[in-house]
Amino acid sequence: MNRKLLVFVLLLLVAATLISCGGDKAPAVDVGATVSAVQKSADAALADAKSAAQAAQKEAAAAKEEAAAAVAQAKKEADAAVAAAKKEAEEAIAAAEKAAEEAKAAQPEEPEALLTDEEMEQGKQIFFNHCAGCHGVLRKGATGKNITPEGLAERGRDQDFIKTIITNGFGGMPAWGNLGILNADEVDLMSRFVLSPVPEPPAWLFEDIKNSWTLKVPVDERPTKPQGSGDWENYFGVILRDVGKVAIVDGDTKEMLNVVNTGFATHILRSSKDGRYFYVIGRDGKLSLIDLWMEKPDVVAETRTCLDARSVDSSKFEGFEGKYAVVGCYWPSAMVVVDGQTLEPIKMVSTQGYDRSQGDFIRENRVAAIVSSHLSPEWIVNVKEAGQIWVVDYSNLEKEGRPLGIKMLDTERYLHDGGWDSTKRYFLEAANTSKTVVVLDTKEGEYVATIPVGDKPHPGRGANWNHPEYGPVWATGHIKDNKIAIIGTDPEGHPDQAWKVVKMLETPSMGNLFIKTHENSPWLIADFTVAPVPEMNRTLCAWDKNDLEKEPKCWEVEGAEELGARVVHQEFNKAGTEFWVSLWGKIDTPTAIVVYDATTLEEIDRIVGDWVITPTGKFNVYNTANDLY
Ligand code: DHE
Repeated sequence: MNRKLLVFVLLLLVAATLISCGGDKAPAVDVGATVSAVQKSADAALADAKSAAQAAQKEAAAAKEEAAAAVAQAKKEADAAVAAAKKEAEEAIAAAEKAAEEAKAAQPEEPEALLTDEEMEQGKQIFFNHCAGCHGVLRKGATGKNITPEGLAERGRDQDFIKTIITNGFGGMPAWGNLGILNADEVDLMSRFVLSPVPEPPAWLFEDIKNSWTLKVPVDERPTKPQGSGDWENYFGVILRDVGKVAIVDGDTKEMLNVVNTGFATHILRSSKDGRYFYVIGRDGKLSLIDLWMEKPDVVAETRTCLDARSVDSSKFEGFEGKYAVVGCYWPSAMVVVDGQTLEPIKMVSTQGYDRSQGDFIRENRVAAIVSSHLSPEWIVNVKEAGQIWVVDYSNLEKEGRPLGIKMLDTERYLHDGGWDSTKRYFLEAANTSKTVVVLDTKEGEYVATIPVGDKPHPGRGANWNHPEYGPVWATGHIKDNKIAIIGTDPEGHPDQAWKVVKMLETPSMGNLFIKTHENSPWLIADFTVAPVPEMNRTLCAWDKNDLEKEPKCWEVEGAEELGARVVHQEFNKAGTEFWVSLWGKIDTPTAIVVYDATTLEEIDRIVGDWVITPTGKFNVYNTANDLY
């Protein structure tokens, strides 16, 4: 309250007191004294209030000062905290940058390319020609080992080791360097190629197959009966591998009737059921149809079914003879069905899938051998990496939607090649890396047995005969064992021997590729084309089929050494009186097909000519059409 107001209030109080004290009975009052007292007390109160106000003012000033100090302190502290945090952040950023730089410095340099672009293209071609068949286009291994950079590193294989193996061969792998197939520069290039990342293989679609199809001679322009003068059923189709051709040779006169162009590194041929046509498959997937009824047998149709293939067969069941053909592709992994008379593509079925339906997904899941049943409208298609045998029913292909029935049987991995037993009811297929032979009953469409044999069985189509003690048997040789396994195939007549190795023959070497016999020959004949010892590459051995205890007769084929050739693939003529073998030499040197008497084993003829370049497989029309082996 202000001072004037206070004095005024006090005066009012005094006056009020005076008025209230007036009356008859009130004592007399000293007003002056009272006023003075009031004045005094008012002054005192005023002084008190003043001093209280001053104290309060002082207190407020002190509080203000204190607050200002506190604010200043807080600001100081906050500034310090911000500065510290900023410093810390800057340090962290610097440390992170340093760590990133160090990490970058510690990282291995982007691996220097081991090949120029040109060398890479050359490497791809050499790999396709010589290596992909066993190791796979993705190099994950099958008959051969995994040779991806990772697979090689895991096994500690450096470049020097790889060069040694490519030069000298190992196990079933040919000595590419020593055989003169790859020179030292190419060996070096391939050692760098396999240490480089695997290139992505190209695609091939149904559209590409359609575009590649060429019908050279329409069906109605072909002869209606055989035009040649000889016995066309005794013609031989001889593969001239490295020039991509097939020679048609008259089996009676040994005259070469024509040499026709077929696929790259032509691999096998198969006959139509009536024998009139040869279906020829090249490693590049090119399928050629040769008409043997023409005066000069020639190609009447061709189509490129895929980019890498090994097998082909036609439809052989009654009513479907020669109606369809099917090709087994390595890449893209598929089977391709075509018209049997024109090769017009009909259906492409991928075989990519799962390891025996349960394991890893397999992108490179190649089709190995295919055989055509005589007892049902079915093909037996062997899917290598997945270890599956597909029984494929082609009888409904003409219906809406082109239905193709596929029954999948899970068997052994790395199915490769095989053939029929003598009744053509049972099919025996070698799963080479699993060291087994799988048996299928095609009458019932059922799995029968898995028979352990030697290392890397390689039967070709195998050999059938009737043994005096074991009854009907089928045999396979081996690439990595010096053994021939003889298996009983007669569950009804000889149940104790059926689906067992009844006899394991010792051979003088490993490296056998093909064994063959004929009912009119007493001999079982084996080559040793991929033997590690060069003398054995040129050697044939023959066992007496009826007395397996006898030592085999073995001999080096004359002239093979001089020609730098390996001996490969035996084939009997229609009558079974002679068998032919190829001298597989170099691309610039004509060699020969040597003809032996099927009883005496004497050389009786030699088919020569400029055209005999790198002969490999030979297929007699009658024996191939009827699956006689
Ligand atoms: Fe063949 C059959 C795959 C190397 C000559 N060969 C087969 C079959 C397959 C196969 C899947 C069964 C076909 C059928 O019955 O439907 N062959 C392979 C390969 O993957 C492999 C190991 C490596 C490659 O790169 O191709 C291979 N084959 C060879 C050769 O080096 C041979 C000796 C000569 C060539 O062609 O290069 C060769 N293979 C043959 C022959 C047959 C055969 C002659 C058929 C034998 C028969 O009597 O039916």
